[in-house]
Amino acid sequence: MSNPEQIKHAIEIRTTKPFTDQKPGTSGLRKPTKTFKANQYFENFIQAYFDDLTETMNGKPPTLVVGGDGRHFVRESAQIIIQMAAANNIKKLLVARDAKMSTPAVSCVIRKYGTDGGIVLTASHNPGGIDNDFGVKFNIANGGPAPEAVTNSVYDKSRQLTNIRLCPTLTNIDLLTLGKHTYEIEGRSIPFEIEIIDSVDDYVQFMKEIFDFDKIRNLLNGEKGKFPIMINALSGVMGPYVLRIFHQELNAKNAVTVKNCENLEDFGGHHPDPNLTYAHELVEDMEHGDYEFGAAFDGDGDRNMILGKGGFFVTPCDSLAVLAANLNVIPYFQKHGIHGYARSMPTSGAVDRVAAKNQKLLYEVPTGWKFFGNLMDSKLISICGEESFGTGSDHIREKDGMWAVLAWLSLLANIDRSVEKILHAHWNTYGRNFFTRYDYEEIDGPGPFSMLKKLEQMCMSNELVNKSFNTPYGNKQYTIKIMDDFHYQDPVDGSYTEKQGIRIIFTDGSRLVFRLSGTGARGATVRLYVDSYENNPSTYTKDAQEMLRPLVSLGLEIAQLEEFTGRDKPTVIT
Ligand code: G16
Repeated sequence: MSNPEQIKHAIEIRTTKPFTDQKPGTSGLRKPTKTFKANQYFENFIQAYFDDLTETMNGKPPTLVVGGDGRHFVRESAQIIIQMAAANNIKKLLVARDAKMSTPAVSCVIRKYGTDGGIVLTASHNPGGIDNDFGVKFNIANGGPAPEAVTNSVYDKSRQLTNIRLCPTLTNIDLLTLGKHTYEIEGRSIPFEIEIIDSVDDYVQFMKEIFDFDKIRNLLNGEKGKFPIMINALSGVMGPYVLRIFHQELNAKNAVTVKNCENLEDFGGHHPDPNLTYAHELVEDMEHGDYEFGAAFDGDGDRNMILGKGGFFVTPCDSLAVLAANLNVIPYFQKHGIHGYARSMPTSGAVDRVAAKNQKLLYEVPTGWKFFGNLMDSKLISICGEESFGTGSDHIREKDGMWAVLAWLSLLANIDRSVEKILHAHWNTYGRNFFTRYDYEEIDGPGPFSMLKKLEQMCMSNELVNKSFNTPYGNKQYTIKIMDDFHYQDPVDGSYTEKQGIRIIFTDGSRLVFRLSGTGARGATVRLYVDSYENNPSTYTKDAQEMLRPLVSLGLEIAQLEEFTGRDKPTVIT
């Protein structure tokens, strides 16, 4: 253990003005980068968190993990956290080298070293750079995102904050060299420790315990010949993990083509959201190249998109269902067993059918990974996922893009070497849930809120229940069975969450869901989710957009979306 400086660092108490808008959304606090950098906005939020932590830890000095997705302001903000942690009685910080650590790796490290939580410096799939977004997320000791009770408490503190504490002389800590340092801080009974860690090592080690790397190596380069795949990291934090796993550990440089694996502060101008719109480079590579499998990750590596040969798109809802149905090929689940499954409410019911067939419990939670944590801690579920390109298991408490890719490669190694054939076999067994999501992003003004209000009123009055609608497409008639505003009571701790999205459920089981995104940093983003089940095999190969057009048009009509938002088409269709 080195002790580079013998001086005692003094604590400064700096006055500040509270902000009223530091309420975390679906996943942490996300704002324009410039907002975080001005007027001690970032410092205030961190101080509110430290105040809350001091209270909940009853004064016991905590150990925390710090890492981020490499976007602009991550390095600088990590240095600020170090200065503030020293002054707020934090015992030790485990900081990722260069402050770069994927969100799943943060969860892995928190659990591996048994820390009291962590701070994740990311706005995830939101674009990065000085003119884009920054974000901060707090994770708890189970490795998962802080539940609402914690974020609400931090928010309450942020509104009353009058000063921040920091050690201003603790500057320019070397974040590039691995090692431990201790610092003496005036007024503290224990020294302050920092350890710079290589999170890639810890994470890769864990993946090797979960998956059969020999089998995946054999798939990529074995007796059946080369299995070419394409991985695109969209210039997010996943680059080093991709290179280490595919080129070093699996030694498959000739089979695995990688793109955008250099982590850039502005993600190279990419919108690091792995969907068909923003990851179009991968889509084009798959359409024109000779790759059997393709995947992309978001900025912080918790989201994934899976494509098959020719650009065959696996919806995240189907990905969850297919993985759930085949977990038995993965060594981790052979060892730990398979509990139930869970999905977020807007995610299609594809996994529900797997649960029914396998006689497993299925939990439906609000949007947000934080709602899966208690279910995993209580061993009620083994796998969960969301339509928003998040898939994961109880190996950690975050969704995990690389885990999903390695899980898919395990299926391809064990079941069939074609993504498309695996999907067709799945639909032939369970039927197909057609799913789409329409996003209307960054809408200014009150329109989206008024639209939701009107839908809430329709729920309360029950005025549309039992009403039938014809649509301009096809000759199918839809009758509304239930219209409600989704609420959830956590079965483990009883916590209650309401107003989580308007659901319109039809008599044939089809669903429309409306909600406002909780991750945008500008204006309001409306999401319309459409899910419809078919068990006629002649429909399975049909185009989802074509199949769902009647329901989409009905949804737009019921919500009067264009009238309220002024938008006649979505920004993104998934
Ligand atoms: C976050 C959350 C996810 C959520 C997604 C979309 O993902 O972690 O649980 O499904 O946002 O949320 P919304 O619809 O409110 O925008 P990420 O990858 O951005 O952290």
